[in-house]
Amino acid sequence: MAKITNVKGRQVFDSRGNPTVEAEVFLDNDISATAISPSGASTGAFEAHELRDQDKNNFLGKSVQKAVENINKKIRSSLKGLDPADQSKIDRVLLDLDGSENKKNLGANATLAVSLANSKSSALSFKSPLYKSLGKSFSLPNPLMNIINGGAHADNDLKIQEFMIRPDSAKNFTDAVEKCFLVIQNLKILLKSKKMLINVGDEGGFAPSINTNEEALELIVQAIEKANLKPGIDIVICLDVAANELMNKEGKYSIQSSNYNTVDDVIVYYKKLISSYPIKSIEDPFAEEDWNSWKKITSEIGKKIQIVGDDLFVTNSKRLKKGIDNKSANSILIKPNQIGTLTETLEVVTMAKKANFNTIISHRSGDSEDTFIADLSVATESSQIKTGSLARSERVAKYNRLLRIEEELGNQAKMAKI
Ligand code: 2PG
Ligand code: MG
Repeated sequence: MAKITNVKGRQVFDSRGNPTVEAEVFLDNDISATAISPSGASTGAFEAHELRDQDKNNFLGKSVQKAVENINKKIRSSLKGLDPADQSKIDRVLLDLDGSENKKNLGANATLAVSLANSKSSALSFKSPLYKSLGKSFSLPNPLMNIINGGAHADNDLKIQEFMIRPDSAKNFTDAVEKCFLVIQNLKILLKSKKMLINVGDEGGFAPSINTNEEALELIVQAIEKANLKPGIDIVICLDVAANELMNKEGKYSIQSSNYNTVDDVIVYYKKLISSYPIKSIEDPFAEEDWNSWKKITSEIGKKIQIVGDDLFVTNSKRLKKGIDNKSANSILIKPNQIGTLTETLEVVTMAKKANFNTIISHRSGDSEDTFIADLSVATESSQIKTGSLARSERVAKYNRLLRIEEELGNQAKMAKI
């Protein structure tokens, strides 16, 4: 049995250039491993607490020195001597040490980095690839590539935050990436031909100055066709509306334009979109506390398409249970930093699968070179992974890791069912 000899925290930087937490776990067998916490922009109110120093004179309030200090003092002394293979014990110690409902004392950015670094160090100890130490059976997830960025992730006027493609006819992960590549490159040519900018947003998708959802959807359909692929068969479109950002105090939404509409009008609008375009998934169609509207949309179109809870569930088993009981959605986005430990993340995945929800493992808009979620998606046999476009190294790193895993699994490799 290996033992933890030291845990170290340090401030590093995420893909937006903001400070974030890295943890390193050292074992008595000379093995050590690091993990980096990601950070969201469109965060849900019920997410575990991301601890920032809030000192305007230090990185404009964004430094994470308190979280780092929590690792270097409290967490280090509590974990020393423990067996890294006992992940649930490690995470229990972190939970008890924090003692709050939402990890506001230690910071979920501190607990998650430690939890993931511990799991990596344990896998290394057993000379096991990470995914093999996280699960028993494996499949490659279908990629959801965010190819047009809007909302809080880009400086254009698009209301919907993410326009993603999913290559449903892909034979394997390598083929899936190739199909996405073709659409993305054709989209680039199309944007250039229309004299639109081809600069990219936070998640690597293009962020052209367009201002209607329909314009973005048209461009994607044209790009699919230009790539000689069939919209709706080879490639489907998935949206993340991130509707928290689009609701006013009266509970009305501005999904389409600057006007605010009632929930019934919004549902009519979504129905129109899915009948006009090959859309197979809508994430966060309504805000995080608008449970009735979620129930309504799931009962009306949940048989046809994925209704995905991100800010609604925040990878939290209590909120997911409520959503399962109320039939609020049929799929869940899984973001480990929304809850703050690996054990709790895996518990939520298990609960979702029992309820026949699709699980979609996800990055954050502020992410890093850490590829933990790639292994997590394989080990949990999640149907999909959402980790940005085929651009920006922090996004591509996850796809590259999945390509390596597919190669390693050889003829055992299979795609997850959607
Ligand atoms: C989302 C995510 C990731 P953020 O809303 O699903 O794409 O964005 O990390 O900004 O919350
Ligand atoms: Mg989302």
